[in-house]
Amino acid sequence: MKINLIGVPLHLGADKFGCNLAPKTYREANIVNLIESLGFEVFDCGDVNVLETDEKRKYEHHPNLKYLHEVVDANNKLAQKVYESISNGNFPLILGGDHSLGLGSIAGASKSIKNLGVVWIDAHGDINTDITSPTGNIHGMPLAASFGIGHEALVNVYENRVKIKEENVFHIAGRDLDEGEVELIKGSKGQFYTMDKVKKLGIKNVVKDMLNYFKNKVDAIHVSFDLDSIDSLFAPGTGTPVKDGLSVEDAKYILESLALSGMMCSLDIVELNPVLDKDNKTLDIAMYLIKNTLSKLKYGLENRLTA
Ligand code: NNH
Ligand code: MN
Ligand code: MN
Ligand code: MN
Repeated sequence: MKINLIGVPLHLGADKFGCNLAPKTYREANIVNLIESLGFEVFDCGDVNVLETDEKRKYEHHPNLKYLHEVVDANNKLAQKVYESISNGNFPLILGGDHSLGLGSIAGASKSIKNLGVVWIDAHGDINTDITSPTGNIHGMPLAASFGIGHEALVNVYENRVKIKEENVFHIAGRDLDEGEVELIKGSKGQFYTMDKVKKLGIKNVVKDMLNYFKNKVDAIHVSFDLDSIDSLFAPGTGTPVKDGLSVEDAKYILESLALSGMMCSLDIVELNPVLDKDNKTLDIAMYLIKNTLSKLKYGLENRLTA
């Protein structure tokens, strides 16, 4: 098994410049060497090509889906890369870029894995639609679209099918949810462990619930980690920072538990905005989490094979 790095220099889904520079920032910080130092073979697939556009064309394709065509195009390309990586027995590490890339990651992973689970770690719900979104930013919509809720152009990214079952979603660290998202969560078959719930239960119990929930339920798990899930005090370098979030150690524990479970098949690390970061704080956290998570992946594979 190789680690496949896939960069997604996309900011159009966030409509804020900066996170498109993140893949380059990770490479300059020697992410390839870092992963190799763990004993993995790394193949850098390079960056997904993002179409050029400009501010004036934001609403060219839909009044509340900014840069729809460009976001869908990038996700079609990403999906194919993720699909190829997993079907070749490798592990895709997708470096964003804004979180609209979850559309492509999940589309690709769910083509390889029939009954895919998704863990979405985020201050935000990312379950808006073109109707509920107060911003029109597609990075607030990918999770809903993946389980079939939202505009058909997003639901049908890459392939005309619903990518995951709603009940296969486990969301952690929500604390900045929009009205429509709160409504959707109320009747949802998915699991939503908001920050309030995390504080009440403690992170150990959250992880215990998560692993129990997925046991004998899914074939593998795609993990989508938004760096704004971490408290903005520690991780200021994201486009939409929110306070009162996870500690770095909480995040580390969630991710390493998933790696050790042997269930994790792919990982997104998204929303690093190097322009807004302070003293590389957020970059350093991302690198630390990637290093620790991947270092546990081998044990996870052994657990799976001996289970
Ligand atoms: N909920 C807001 C929206 O839909 C913010 C989304 N921003 C994110 N999501 N960073 O993770 O526009
Ligand atoms: Mn166009
Ligand atoms: Mn997000
Ligand atoms: Mn977020």
